[in-house]
Order: sequence, then C-alpha cells, then structure tokens
Amino acid sequence: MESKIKEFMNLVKQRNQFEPEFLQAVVEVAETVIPYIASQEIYNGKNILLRMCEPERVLMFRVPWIDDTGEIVVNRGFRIEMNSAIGPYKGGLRFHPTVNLSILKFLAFEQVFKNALTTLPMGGGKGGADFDPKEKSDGEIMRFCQSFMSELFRHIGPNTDIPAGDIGVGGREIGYLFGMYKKLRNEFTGVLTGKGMSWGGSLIRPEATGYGTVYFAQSMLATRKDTIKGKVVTISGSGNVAQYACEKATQLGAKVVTLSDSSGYIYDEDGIDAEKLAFVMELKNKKRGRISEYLTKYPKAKFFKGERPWAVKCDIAMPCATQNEVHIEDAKKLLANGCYVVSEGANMPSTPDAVHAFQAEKIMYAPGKASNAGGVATSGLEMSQNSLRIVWTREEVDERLQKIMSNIHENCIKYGTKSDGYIDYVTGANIAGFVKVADAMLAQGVV
Ligand code: NDP
Ligand code: 2IT
Repeated sequence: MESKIKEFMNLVKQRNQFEPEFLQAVVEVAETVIPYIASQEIYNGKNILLRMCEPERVLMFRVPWIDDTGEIVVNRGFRIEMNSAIGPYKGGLRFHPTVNLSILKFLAFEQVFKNALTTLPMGGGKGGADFDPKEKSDGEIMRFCQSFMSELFRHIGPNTDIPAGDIGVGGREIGYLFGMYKKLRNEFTGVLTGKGMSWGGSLIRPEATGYGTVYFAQSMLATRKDTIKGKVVTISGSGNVAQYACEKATQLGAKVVTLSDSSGYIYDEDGIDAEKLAFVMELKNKKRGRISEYLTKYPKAKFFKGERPWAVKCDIAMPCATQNEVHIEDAKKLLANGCYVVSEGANMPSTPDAVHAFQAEKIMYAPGKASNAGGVATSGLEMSQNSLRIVWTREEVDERLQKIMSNIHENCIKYGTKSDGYIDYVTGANIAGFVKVADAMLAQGVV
C-alpha cells in the first residue's frame, strides 16, 4: 500500500512540483483513499483519484485597476474549476496578498470533497486574487471587484460556476461583484452566494461556517456523551468564521478566551461574551481595525503580539484563520494543556504533523472539509431559495444547516471508525466525499 501511495504521489508531484499546499492536500487524501480504492472492485484501474487531481479548467487573468492616487495597479485573478461531476463548480473567492495557484488549487481540491459531503449537488471550485484589501478605500475595493468581474463573468453562471466569499471577500465585495455581473449580463440571477438579504441572500449564510464548526464539535462531543457547555475554547482569527464560531459557542454555554488576527492574539480570561463580541464585530467589520484594539475597551485582557493562541489552556480549539496555522509545536502545546477537541473552521489550518499528533493521542479532531462545510452548505441553500424564488426563515435555514452538519458527522463515522472505536474523521470525510464524486465520474465516462 505504501508503495502504491508513493507511486501515485510521484505522478502528482511531477506535474505540480512548485505547489506545496496543493501537494499537502492531495497526499492527505491519497493516504486515506488509496487503501479504500484498493478494497473496492468498481474503482480499481479507473485512475479516478488521478483525474480528480487535475482541475477541469484553470483560469488566470489580468486584473488592472486605478487606485485613489491615480496609479494603475495590476493584480492576478484566478478561478480553478476543479470538478463538476456532481454539480456546477462551487466555492469561494479569496482576496489576499499570498494568493497563488498552489493555494487556490489546494482549496479547490478540498472543496470537491467538502461539497460532496454536504449531500447537496455542488461541484468544487475556488478563486481569488493576490489583492490586499487592507487599507484600501471603499472606492478602490469597488473598482478592483469590477475589474475582476469584467473577466470572470464570461466563465461563471448559476448553472456553471457559483463563487462566494472567503478570506478578504465578505458581503461588501460580493455586492460589488454581483452588481458588475448583473450589468454585464443584464440578468438578475443567483450567480454568487453570500448576497445581501434584499437582493437574493439567505438568512444564516453569514453565520453558517462558524455555527457549523460548533455544531460539528457538539456532534463529536456527543460520541463521548459530553457537551460543549462549560468548556474553555480557543479560537484563532477574528473574521467571519471566527466571529460566528465565538457567538455560537458562547450561546451554548462555552467560554471563548481568545481571538486573533495576523498581528497577534488577545486572551480574555473572563470569556468573550455577547457584548464583547459585538465590540469585536464593530471593530473588525465596520472600522476595519486590529484585534489588539480590544484592549482599549477591555483592558483586563492581554495581547500577545505576533503569536498564535495555541499555548493557551483549553478544552476545545477552533482554528478559524488560515492554512497551516497550527504547527507541530502548537499541537504539542494544545495536547499538553489538555485540549481534546479540535474543530477546524479554516481550511487545512493544521499541518500534517499536527494532525498526526492529534490522532496519535486519539483526541477528537475534525478536518476543515468536514467541520467547516456549513458555509458552503448554506450557500447551497441560498441557491435553492434563489431557484425557487422564495426566502426561508432563520429557523428553517438553521435547522437544515444543523441537519447537514449532523449528516456529515454520521458519514465520517461510517467510513472513519477504526477497529478500536476511534473515529478518524480525516479518513471518514475523505472516503465519504470520494465515493460520491467517484460514482458520478464513473457513470459519466472519461470526460
Ligand atoms: P476573513 O477575511 O473574514 O477573516 C480572516 C481572519 O483570519 C482575519 O482575522 C485575518 O487576520 C486572519 N488571517 C488571514 N490570513 C492570515 C494569516 N496568513 N496569518 C494569520 N492570520 C490570518 O475570512 P474568513 O473568516 O471567511 O475565513 C477564515 C478561514 O475560514 C479561511 O481559511 C477560509 O478559507 C475558511 N472558510 C471560510 C468560509 C466562509 O464562508 N467565509 C467557509 C469555509 C471555510 P487579518 O485581518 O490580520 O488578515
Ligand atoms: O471554503 C469554503 O467552503 C468557502 N469559502 C465557502 C464557499 C461557498 O461557496 O460558500
């Protein structure tokens, strides 16, 4: 088996040697899915995983725009249309200076499995640009989004490819992108998700990723007859996912003690309650401030410049910032301090070594493609509402979201339970996602 995996990875490496994040995401799937493929006659000799590693289409394009000083700036835009076997390409857009082909291919690859797990008919894609929204004026953001969409619009559509938000892309950006698409196509249609409520959005979509990550942690805890109530939680990030993970965990009686951004983390021993979170939301979403400013309002808290929050003692950790933000040293600290649940809100936040350390200690560890699937699942619900031209209530959407998260958890148990009863959520999520996409690819022939 080892040699089969090695042989497969050598093929993928030859083609993608300068894409470390993509290779990292593929090897994790290869290690868990290749042994399964070997055990199932129907998948043998069909090179399905190899086909899944090759995007159906990669778009790269120039995004020129004019900044407030009159200078012409050039960014690079991307859309990876990874797999459409079970539905139109679906996945977010990331605007961040670190964006490159490798990062977007890893995200698109994971999205294929994640979207299959939701049980909704969505293929996988991802896109974005190496544009840094920080300290840009509203006008600059709008002009950038318009330029970006003036190319992307030819490649997307409500039955082809439906982008959404990710790092650096929230409601404001989706608005500008939607406006430009509508102008160019002369068509009001559900081509993007994460829209505003008055123009086709869904209730609970902003909350969905963070809420879903907490719901998934609840399901994991329930397997050991435990609940989230009274638990100490560390969260990284302070953007969309982190904010709503904090909100839901607090509502369910947990105490969230950290939040972070790229400049460091804050530690509030008393817990970041609803009132404090409202301050953070105002600070991050409206004023576009830094998390360190939390101390101006709550001086009892501490700020740790340039550090990540994993040295803080907790029961549950929820990385909600970015990829590879939990290294092996962080994992060791978390384990030494008694952390026994990790529910990832971000995509691939834990390095492979960190994941292996969690699993070796048999703690409950959920990979992002399972635990953060609530965001894209609710995007799927937004698409359904757009097609039906109706709006479901908050309660209705939340109920569907909870059901989907609990289904994903069940599927992980189905494919990931080991002989000693330990649930390997990585294996479970990868195989469950693979089976759905692979069956569709088999049925549709070599295309
Ligand atoms: P936001 O842009 O709203 O927030 C991102 C947060 O992470 C900010 O606090 C940001 O800090 C921090 N961050 C970003 N990059 C880095 C970095 N390189 N080092 C340290 N901190 C960093 O994004 P989201 O909350 O939407 O996304 C967070 C994660 O969740 C991502 O991994 C994303 O892929 C994933 N995700 C998002 C979904 C969604 O629906 N939005 C769905 C599923 C997963 P700063 O402001 O300093 O940059
Ligand atoms: O990583 C993700 O799942 C997202 N950024 C959300 C994608 C979506 O289409 O809602």
